[in-house]
Amino acid sequence: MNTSSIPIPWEDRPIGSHDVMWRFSKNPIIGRYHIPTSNSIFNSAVVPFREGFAGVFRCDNKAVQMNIHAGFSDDGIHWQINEEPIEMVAGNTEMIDSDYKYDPRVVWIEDRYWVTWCNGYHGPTIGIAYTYDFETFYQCENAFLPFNRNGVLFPQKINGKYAMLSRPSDNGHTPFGDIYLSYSPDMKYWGEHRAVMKVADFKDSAWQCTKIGAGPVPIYTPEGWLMFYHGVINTCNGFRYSMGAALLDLASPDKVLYRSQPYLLAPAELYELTGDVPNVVFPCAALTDEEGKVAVYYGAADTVVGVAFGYIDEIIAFLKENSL
Ligand code: BMA
Repeated sequence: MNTSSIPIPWEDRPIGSHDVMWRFSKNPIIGRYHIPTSNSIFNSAVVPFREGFAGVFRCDNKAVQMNIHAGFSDDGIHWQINEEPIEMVAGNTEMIDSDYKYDPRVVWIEDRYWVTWCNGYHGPTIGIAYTYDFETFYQCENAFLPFNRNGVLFPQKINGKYAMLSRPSDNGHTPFGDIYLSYSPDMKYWGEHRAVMKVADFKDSAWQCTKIGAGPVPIYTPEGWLMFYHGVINTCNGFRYSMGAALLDLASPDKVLYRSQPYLLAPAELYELTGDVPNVVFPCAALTDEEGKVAVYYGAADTVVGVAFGYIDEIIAFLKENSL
């Protein structure tokens, strides 16, 4: 599980704030030039690892080639990110072409870490790799045909099978998109595709009326899987990405129990409002601890990485009170 026995990044809710989730006062924690070659570092994933944390980071270089890099941290805030991108070796198949890699997620399942990302294979689809040490990464079969993005694995098998959320898309800046669930017995062959969640009606919740996509690895709670996700509205200035959450049924996660009508976090700070792509909050990872605290890592304006905090029980109570 992603639950950490070492302290996760944390700051108490600011005095006077009534928000369910609040930002780290020292955001952004990773700037665009964090490594010498980077143009931007954003939509990235972190997990507990050994005595600290490890992560897979989306680093676009100054040629704006999109790739993923491994990184390490003692406290989850200060990161050493490898200057060289991850070089994959063949996993459960021969090496697969990859024109680009972006928007990674990382999860511990049973005996190893699994990485999913948007893999450029004749257009975007879901790449899968595993690693034991964040040094050697074994690239496996792509999960799906193009075009697909936002492939997110559950942290444990469900009814004996691996389970993955994804968001079928197009080859461009997709103007639509709903969340689906697929199962696999072996991380190679995927099927039993089920619809999970569609965009909301404009009149009900316009921030999520254009497209939605799963964010961090869903978090196990006794009441259901807590799934943070991004929702998009198409404005006269382009897409605006915000974060919401839903609670999915534990045994059948294609059943949505509650879903946030208001967003939990939307672009408001300068580093979310301005950057290479303005107005983007794009969550890709969450750390939790045994006290029910959660730290969500998100890309801001396709340029930097920020963290937001909350309490899982408060977020679930909020979902119940403000469900679509
Ligand atoms: C999506 C992906 C994300 C990006 C977002 C906003 O389609 O490309 O990587 O953060 O658009 O530009």
